Amino acid sequence: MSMIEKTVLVPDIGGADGAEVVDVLVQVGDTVEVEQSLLVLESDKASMEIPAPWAGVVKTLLVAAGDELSEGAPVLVMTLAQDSAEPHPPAEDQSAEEKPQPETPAPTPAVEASAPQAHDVMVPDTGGDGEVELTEICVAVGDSVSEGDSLVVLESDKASMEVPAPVDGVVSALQVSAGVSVSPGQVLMTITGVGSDVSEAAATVTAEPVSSASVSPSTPTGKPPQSPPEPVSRSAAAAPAVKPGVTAYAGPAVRKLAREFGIALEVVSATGPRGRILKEDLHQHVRAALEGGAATLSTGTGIPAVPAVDFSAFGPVSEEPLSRLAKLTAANMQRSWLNVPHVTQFDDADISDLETFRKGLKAEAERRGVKLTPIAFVLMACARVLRQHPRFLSSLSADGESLISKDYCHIGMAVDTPAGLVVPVIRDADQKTLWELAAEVLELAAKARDRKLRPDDMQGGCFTISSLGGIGGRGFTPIINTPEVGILAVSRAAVQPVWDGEQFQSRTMLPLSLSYDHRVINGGDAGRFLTQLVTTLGDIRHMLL
Ligand code: CAO
Repeated sequence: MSMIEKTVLVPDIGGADGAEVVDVLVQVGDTVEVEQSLLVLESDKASMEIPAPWAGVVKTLLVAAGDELSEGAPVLVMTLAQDSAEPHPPAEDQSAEEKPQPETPAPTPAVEASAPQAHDVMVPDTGGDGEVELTEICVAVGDSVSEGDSLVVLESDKASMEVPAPVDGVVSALQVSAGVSVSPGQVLMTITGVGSDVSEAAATVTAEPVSSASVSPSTPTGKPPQSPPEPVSRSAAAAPAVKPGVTAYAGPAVRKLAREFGIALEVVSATGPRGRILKEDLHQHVRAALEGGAATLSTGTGIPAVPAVDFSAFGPVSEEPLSRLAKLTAANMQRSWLNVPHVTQFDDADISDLETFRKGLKAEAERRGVKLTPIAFVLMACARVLRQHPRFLSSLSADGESLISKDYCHIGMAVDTPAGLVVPVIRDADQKTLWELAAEVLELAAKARDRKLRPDDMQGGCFTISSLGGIGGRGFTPIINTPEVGILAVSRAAVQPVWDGEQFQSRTMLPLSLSYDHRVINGGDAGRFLTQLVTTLGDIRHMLL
């Protein structure tokens, strides 16, 4: 049986701008099965396991914990029998996938087989209908680039995006300059590479590093091409802070974070590959600024820091680093808590009739393979009430000057997982049936716990529901998932005596609490919203109206 080598690449991770390797689950020499988890990646929004696309043996590990990876980055090389090298049929959330390769008899250094080729890099479809601004050019003529390296940064009014190099090669011509407006399809630059199949072939057929000696395209500038950059780990990647003649080099997520901190990227020291500023560099910059008296931070809360305490002075202690997800959740919570004036409104919904109805559907739910808990009803009622009170679907613009109304009703649902708190989003919740909502709650909660959520599963929410009903408690004050303006907390229903005007009745009461952003929602809005929700849950026929 002939053996071949194939490289597992980071799959589509939903547009995350770099995800950190938090755990490598295999070692060199390990035999792995198809779909066996190889490593765990954590992005800003989720942690994801990357499964093996084929069965085989791990030959070389190309990453280590702490590395930051983007889609398409090589992860490890596997040795596998040729007949098992067919790409695994895409499972749900297929990952680490490579494009089907033509039959290749033996590992051959693909570079030697390809002739130099010029590739025009064009403005991709940016999702909008007009021009976008080219805010940054990250390369200069003569630079060597690897497939996936950022070439330019485009910014529309909705998002900023990087255009990656489609192939390994050398930038041979630049057709644009920073600051101009460009349209989809417009040529940005030309890369002289060694054939569009190079990186794929090199990555999928052989684990041999691409030899710079075998890459010999001459560039129009006459400048000898530089060696393709080696894969760089963060620790080995120190580079000058700012490239001469080029403004700071950073991805959209880092730019966003810098904007939120009010930091000018130009003053941040970069440690990423090719002088790229990483999130860690911003963190380091903020730490240094705080230690140095916050002199270089343009924003500051002025809140005194909690003093450090030597806990070991009082008894035995142990210390373990927080996961990235835990740190991000903490930062999001603190940001919301400090920026948004929260008010929380409380009420109880009488769900006695709803519960009778829900329990009556038990057999039907089992037949459909769905678990029907109160949360599906709360989601459905909430979606209806949100549509009747659209201010709860709005967000303040980043500068606080306007209110953005959303004509869609995507509801986030907080899910408690061993890795931390995540909030997957149920899209168009107002258009789904009870069964569809119940099934989606189950599916998203399972994906969250199995670390299978992708960043885009967690984007676009307008309002959040956080239910501790399955766990317990009589009420809590949830923190708004900014830039949303409201969040509903659901606590544990309990049978209580309720006065009906003549006597006490035994009713099942569901405690609800609604936190809202008092910059956008006033008390009257919130009172009407929650009263309407309580009425709807008390008599679900209101959902028909
Ligand atoms: N009152 C009484 N019982 C409730 C209830 C409520 N409000 N909500 C759920 N239950 C019951 C369910 O019916 C189920 O009972 P059975 O097992 O007898 O059928 C049981 O509690 C467990 O429910 P569940 O929690 O598994 O399912 P769910 O659909 O209610 O919730 C999910 C799904 C994903 C929201 C939940 O699993 C979860 O992760 N909750 C935590 C969210 C969280 O962490 N919030 C805090 C964020 S802010 O720090």
